[in-house]
Amino acid sequence: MAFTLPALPYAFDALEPHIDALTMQIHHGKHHAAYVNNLNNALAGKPEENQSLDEIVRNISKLPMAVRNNGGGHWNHSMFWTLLSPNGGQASDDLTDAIHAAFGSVDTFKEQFNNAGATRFGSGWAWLIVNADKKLAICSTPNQDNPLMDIAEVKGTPILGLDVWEHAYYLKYQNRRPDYIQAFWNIINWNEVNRLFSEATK
Ligand code: MN3
Repeated sequence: MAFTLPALPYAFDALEPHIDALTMQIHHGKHHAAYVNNLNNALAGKPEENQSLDEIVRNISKLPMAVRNNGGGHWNHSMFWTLLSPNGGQASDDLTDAIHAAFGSVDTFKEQFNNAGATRFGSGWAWLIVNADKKLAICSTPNQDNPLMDIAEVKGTPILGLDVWEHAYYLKYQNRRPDYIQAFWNIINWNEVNRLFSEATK
């Protein structure tokens, strides 16, 4: 088996009250685990079995839909867990400057990001990316697609992402996706976002 489920870098209840422990248990232990299993099954016997997940995702147009959905699911969730933390610090000066340059203010940035998550119809993700011009941009993707994929409408390197599938919030927030999105701002691991930002802008 090529790919394995990464351990959560904190306890299931670490993000309470913003994300509840049961949601984290099911989201990580059932949903993410299923993406990993289904990805391994979809790749079995294929030459891509030995490629990195990044490589697979970047060339996703050449692969079957099961690899797109489950490879995207594995990539997206593996990143998502590291973007959350009960004590994730704050945005660096460099990142804050880039946010001002791209969006005018931190408030406008948040508003646009929230809007990308709230208006994604059905299931998907909202993203903050560094694009080819090394500038910040906000976008959203359907299902388990992401901005690294060669089929993405808006391409770039994700440095922040939010899962807006109902499985990410329904137990606690039911239909109130905007409340879940608001709560997300309390548990962002800015230390990791800062690191991804400096990697992507090198
Ligand atoms: Mn999910």
